[in-house]
Order: sequence, then C-alpha cells, then structure tokens
Amino acid sequence: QQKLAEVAVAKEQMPIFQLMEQENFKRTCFSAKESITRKGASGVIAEFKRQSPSKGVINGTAKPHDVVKSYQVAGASMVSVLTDEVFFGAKADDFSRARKTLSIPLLRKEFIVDAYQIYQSKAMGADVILLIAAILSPQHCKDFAFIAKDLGMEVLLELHDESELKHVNRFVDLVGINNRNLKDFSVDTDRSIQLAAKLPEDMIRVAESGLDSPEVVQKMRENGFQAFLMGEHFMKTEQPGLTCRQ
Ligand code: IGP
Repeated sequence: QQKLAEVAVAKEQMPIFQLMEQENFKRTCFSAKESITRKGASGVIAEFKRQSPSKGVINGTAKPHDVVKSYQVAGASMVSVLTDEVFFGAKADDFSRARKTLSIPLLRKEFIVDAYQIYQSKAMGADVILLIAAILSPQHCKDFAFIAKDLGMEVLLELHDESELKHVNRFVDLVGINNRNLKDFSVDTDRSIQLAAKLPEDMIRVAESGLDSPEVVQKMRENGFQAFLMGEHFMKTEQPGLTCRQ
C-alpha cells in the first residue's frame, strides 16, 4: 500500500489534495542555509547520480541507501538525489530511500517546469528544490520559488550565465552557478567566479558541476563560494562516501 502511494506520487498521478495528505508533506524541512553556514560546515552537497547525458553511465550498481548514508557520515552539508529517469537514469524509489535514510537536508534534483512538481517534491520529502533559470522565465522562477517557500522548503536557483541574473528574486535561498556549459558540456570555473561576483553580497553561492579535486573546491571557496555540488567525482568510485570524506 505504502509502496503504491510512493509510485503514484512519483508518477504524477495523485491530485494535489492527496499529495498534501502524504506523511512527508507534513514534516518540517531541514534548512540547507543553516546546514551550509553552520560553523565548521564542509559545504559539500553530495549527489547521488547514476548516469548523465554528458558522461553516460557513471555508476550502474550503487545503492541509494548506502551511498547517501555514507555521504552524511562523511560530513556532507546536504545530499542531492536525481529523480529524472529519462536523462539521468534515476530509479523510482531512489529519492524515497534517501529521505528515509537521511537526517540532513535533501535536494530534489529535477527539471521543474510546472507548479505541480513543487507540491510533489514536498510530498516526496524534499527540503530544497532546484529551479533552473535556463528553462524558466524570471516570472516562473519567482512564482515557483514563492510556492516552495510557502510549503516550507528552500530554493536553489541555478544560473549559468550573466543573462540569467534577472532570475534572482527575494524568495531564492541559494544561488548555484553551473560550471558546466549546457550546450557543449565544457567546464569553466573561472567563468563561474566572474558571474558569482555579480550576485547580491549576502547570497549563498553554490559552485556546481565538474568539481573533481579538493584543490578546485578550495579555489572556489577562496572566491566566495560556500557550497559545492559534486556528483560524478564521488559516484564514479567504488565507495562514494569515502571519496566524499576526502
Ligand atoms: C553535479 P558533477 O559534475 O559533479 O557530477 O555535477 C551537478 O552539478 C550536476 O549533476 C547538475 C545537474 C544540474 C544535473 C548541475 N545542474 C541540473 C541535472 C540538472
């Protein structure tokens, strides 16, 4: 019964009023802002990612429960779990398994293009949702961020170039800058550093993608980033949690 309900939530078959009756809809969210800015926080946002359009299969066998647990033990400030099946090969219960395992903030990594998905995210147990400026209008970013905040979640807004600065609004909690160019998949951290300098002073900056060493994380930290979203570097190893610990 429980299982069926989870599948229905994931497959968008449940009306919003029923989403609102789900156990997870009623829980109080963990704050990513708090977790990232806490004294001594690593700022690492460790991602569970099976495959990607740019890399193909990264890890075909990883178990979400074990991996996210090990991320938490390693000191990650937040965990990110992909829920997109088509491009990222997520399995239907990856996210719910992670939610059951974790007692730190959990980001739902999804292409959100409809308000329904925000209610759904809350029902799935997300603490934070991702809004991608490249696929949304500034008005949608504002409306969607407002809804998420109203439901008690936080919002990570992803930018990848200067033209998207107009998508930042007062409901956004964290701004992520994607080092990866969405068109050719190339990675450029210097471009992200330049873009970060143009954000409002007090905004929490998250460096995203292609971070593959403690050195590059340190470089981003020195340039004003407080959080570091990393997936492949961990997932491609035998024990993602151990790699995360380093
Ligand atoms: C993680 P990487 O290179 O460490 O695996 O990247 C994360 O930044 C990346 O998965 C990502 C992403 C996204 C995925 C960033 N923005 C938007 C899907 C949708």
